[in-house]
Amino acid sequence: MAKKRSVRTPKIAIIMGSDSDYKVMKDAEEIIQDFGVKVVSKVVSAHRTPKEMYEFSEQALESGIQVIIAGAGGAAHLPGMVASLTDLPVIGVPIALKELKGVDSLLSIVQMPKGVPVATVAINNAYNAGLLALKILACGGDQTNPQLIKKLSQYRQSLRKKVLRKKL
Ligand code: RP5
Repeated sequence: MAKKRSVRTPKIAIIMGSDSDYKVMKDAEEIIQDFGVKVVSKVVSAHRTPKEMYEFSEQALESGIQVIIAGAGGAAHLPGMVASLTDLPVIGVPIALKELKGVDSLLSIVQMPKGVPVATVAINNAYNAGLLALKILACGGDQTNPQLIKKLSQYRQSLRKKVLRKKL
């Protein structure tokens, strides 16, 4: 039976690879809060806390989250890795670091393989990520669709099986 959730259960999660990303990612948090939607923000690193990234991704849907915004800089694997572990929509925010000015992060996030989409916004444009997350909530009628989620989960499993069947 579906768990009863309060209207104050966060529907959008903002995750980022480091606390140093927060200066950019807070723009997403602010616009979501301005629209009166509850959001939760936390640091989850694909490289430094991979176990926690797995745990977060695997329980996000069950906990009532409907959209994930993930920001990362440099070898920005967080949005793509999270997208590979959940049936929730993931919006990626490329964060600019001083060396390559965010082009590295942008390409890391946007160049996802077929079958594992990440909606990528412009470099440092966490504001747009927040707005897009709100639009996804609004158009989805702010409800989950268990049948569609099941089909998406089966699709994700089919990608895995296809790779495991390959022989060189
Ligand atoms: C990435 O490395 C983070 O997303 C951040 O943008 C970048 C630098 O992290 P810190 O060295 O500031 O922790 O994984």
